[in-house]
Amino acid sequence: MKGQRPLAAEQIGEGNIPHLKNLQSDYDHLAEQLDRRGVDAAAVLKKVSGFTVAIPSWGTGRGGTRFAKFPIAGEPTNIHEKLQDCAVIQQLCAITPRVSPHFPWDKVSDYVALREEADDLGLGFDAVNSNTFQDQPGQAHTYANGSLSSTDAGARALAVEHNIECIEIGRQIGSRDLTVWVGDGTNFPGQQDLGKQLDRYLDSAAQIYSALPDGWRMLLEHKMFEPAFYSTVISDWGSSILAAQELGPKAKCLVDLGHHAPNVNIEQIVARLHRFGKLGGFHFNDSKYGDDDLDSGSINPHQLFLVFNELIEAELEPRNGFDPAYMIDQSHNVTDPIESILSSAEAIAQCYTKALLVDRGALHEAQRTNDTMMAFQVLRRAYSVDVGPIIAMARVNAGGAYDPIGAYRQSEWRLRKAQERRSVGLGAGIV
Ligand code: AFD
Ligand code: MN
Ligand code: MN
Repeated sequence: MKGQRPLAAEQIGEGNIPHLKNLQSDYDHLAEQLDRRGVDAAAVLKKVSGFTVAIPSWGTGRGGTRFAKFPIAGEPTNIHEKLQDCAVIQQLCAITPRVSPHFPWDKVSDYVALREEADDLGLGFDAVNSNTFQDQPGQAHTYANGSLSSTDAGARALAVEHNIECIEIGRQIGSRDLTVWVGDGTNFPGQQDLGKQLDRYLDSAAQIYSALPDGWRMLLEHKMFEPAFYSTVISDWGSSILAAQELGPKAKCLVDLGHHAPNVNIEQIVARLHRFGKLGGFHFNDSKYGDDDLDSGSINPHQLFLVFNELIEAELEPRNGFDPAYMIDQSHNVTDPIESILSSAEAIAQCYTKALLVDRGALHEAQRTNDTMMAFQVLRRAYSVDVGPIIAMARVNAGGAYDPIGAYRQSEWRLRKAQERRSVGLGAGIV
């Protein structure tokens, strides 16, 4: 039915009622504290209400490791069910109105209908992701030795063609970004000529670039390792920006928080890329070792705050425009993916809000006068504020739930879907 949301809006509203009085008093108290610091809570609330982050369609299913994947009953098995789950998430947290699809995983026969289906659920589409890191049944040329950088011209052509098809699909569903992440790389020293492999990648990427419609961007996502373990073609932000600069103005870099060596200063990478007008997107997650897919803010929320601090600086001083595609990119191996995304969206919104509270004037003045301790204290003061009431207020005002995970559990959505949806097979698989 048109405009039909998966959860009953009245139920969300009713669930909020017992909390509204406390929320108002928590918000008022925080607003008063902020006012003493010269911060207008209403202005912050307005900014927070406009903040959004996309959900990856594949993040709605249970992920796994290369050892195993443990599916849960009721998880989605196709794009239609994934959209339903995304709509549930959006209904509850109200900051995830767009879905980033992945092809061919989300392939359908009618994309105009898919766009309408999403629209009816209150969703739009974000960046389109291509997949040339695995072969599809009956594929004419294998990606076993790489895709855009393969030594096999047939495999390269296939990968280029697939990316161009993704752009075409994206046009039909209302996207304007193509995110290109390739698994290309090597596992042995000497396996490939590292320079020539990059030449081939650049040549293929240029063919995709030339198919970009007006107003479109090609987002290059770097990753230090995995699935290749000795080298990857676009391994770091240096390779990424060089490739983006060579391709042209529509090519930008996408930073995935988890795709770096441990302890790398990612906030500095954000600032660097922005300095050259090349920051096009950001994938949120967290990591502890070499992993790249834990829930946002679960390990190092302070780093997430520092990243947002740079993103806000960038917003205030846009160079070449600043309009990054924000997406959550996580693998939910041990939780219900909907709960993980709700929790992550909250963590992301918290760090964004804290970064908004940074007294920019004081920070810049401390930087100008080399007052190191005061500069640091400005950040510390913003980071230590509990911004929960602002985020909850924005969410409730937008029709979301005061307690998204609680409301989700109460809805018994997963339980109901477990009765309706076909079960997912066992197996390994990182998504
Ligand atoms: C893989 C990569 C990367 C990418 C995603 C979608 O690690 O994060 O965004 O696949 O292609 O998980
Ligand atoms: Mn990513
Ligand atoms: Mn990743």
